[in-house]
Amino acid sequence: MKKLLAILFLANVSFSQLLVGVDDSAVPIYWINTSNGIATPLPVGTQVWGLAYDGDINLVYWNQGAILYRSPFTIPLVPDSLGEMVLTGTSTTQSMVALAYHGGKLYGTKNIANEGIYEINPATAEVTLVLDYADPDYDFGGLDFDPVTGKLYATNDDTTPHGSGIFEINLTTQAITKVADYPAGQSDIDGFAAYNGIGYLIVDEPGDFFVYDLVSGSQVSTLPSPFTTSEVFSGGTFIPDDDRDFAPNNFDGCPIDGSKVAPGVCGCGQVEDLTDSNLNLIPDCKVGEELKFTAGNMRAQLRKVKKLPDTATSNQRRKVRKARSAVKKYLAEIETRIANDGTKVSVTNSSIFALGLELSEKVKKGIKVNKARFRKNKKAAISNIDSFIGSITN
Ligand SMILES: [Ca+2]
Ligand SMILES: [Ca+2]
Ligand SMILES: [Ca+2]
Ligand SMILES: [Ca+2]
Repeated sequence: MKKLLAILFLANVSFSQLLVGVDDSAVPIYWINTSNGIATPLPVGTQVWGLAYDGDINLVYWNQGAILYRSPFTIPLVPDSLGEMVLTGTSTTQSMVALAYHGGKLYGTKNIANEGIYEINPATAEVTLVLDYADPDYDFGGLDFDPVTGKLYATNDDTTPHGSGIFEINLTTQAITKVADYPAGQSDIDGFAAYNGIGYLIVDEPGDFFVYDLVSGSQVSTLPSPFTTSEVFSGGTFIPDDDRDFAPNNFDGCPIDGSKVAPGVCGCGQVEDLTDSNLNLIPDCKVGEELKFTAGNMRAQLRKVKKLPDTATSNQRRKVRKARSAVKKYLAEIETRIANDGTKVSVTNSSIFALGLELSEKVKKGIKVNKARFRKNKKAAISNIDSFIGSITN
């Protein structure tokens, strides 16, 4: 169990996706698959000093100096300029070196006077100082909320008095607490992203990003950087997308089906193939619906199966024979469909395989007109067909 939990935890971490950028308008924003490091370029034609993601409405924010941009997280990104950030009530422009978003609010940090954490109003691009510190004490170049824990983190390049490293910032208590030192040899980390207790140090030059466990404060791995040039600023943020189809989990109608973003007719986890082999207007992919349809036909034919008196006409006998063979045909269809596609059917209170076996047994008994208990068996078979149909929920 312990092992299983560990695997689940790792899976949860690795399936989210990282968005990174640098302050070179020729370099695209990259969307990085954190499980294999593959980076997909998303060109925006602007510099990126800071990056943030509003997971409530699927909106990416980034800035080039004082200019704030946003785009829905779609392919491609479509930059929409929100204008220059200014200090609230003034026209003094404010360049942010990092952005972070959480709980309906956008934040940024400045690394020139007055250094501190600012809240940014995206509607007006006005900024307000919400946490101040002595300018020489910190140089925060990366900033991000962990959307899962709600904690705010920043990377600090200043070596004195607190030492460079990852810091947790509590905007309520205004406490700034060191979580981890930078990796050996690193002094300049200008971008940061956090998700579910894991932090990514986004370095603005070729090489590796560093991956940290934010609980223990230890480095757990590296991730190859897609950057091929050395720049001055970088930004990062996380976009949870477990199936890596560019539709973030909360905006993906099929969050664990990488080939679909909406259930469509066939449902998540099933190829959207509308082939209708038996031309009954139910596509083959709707296995449960087909089972209900065929079972309904089988019931209608079973009702026609009767024990005939010795005086019955040949026409009456022919009709009963026809009905019996139709019941057999429909039952065989049901058995084949369950054997081939039973895993795609949802039922209540049992498994479709168990229900199918019971149905076969009851129906085979119910068509034996020469048995002494024929009427009772037929009644039981019809009732079983009804409960079979009623148990199928898709
Ligand atoms: Ca300050
Ligand atoms: Ca997705
Ligand atoms: Ca999907
Ligand atoms: Ca069909």
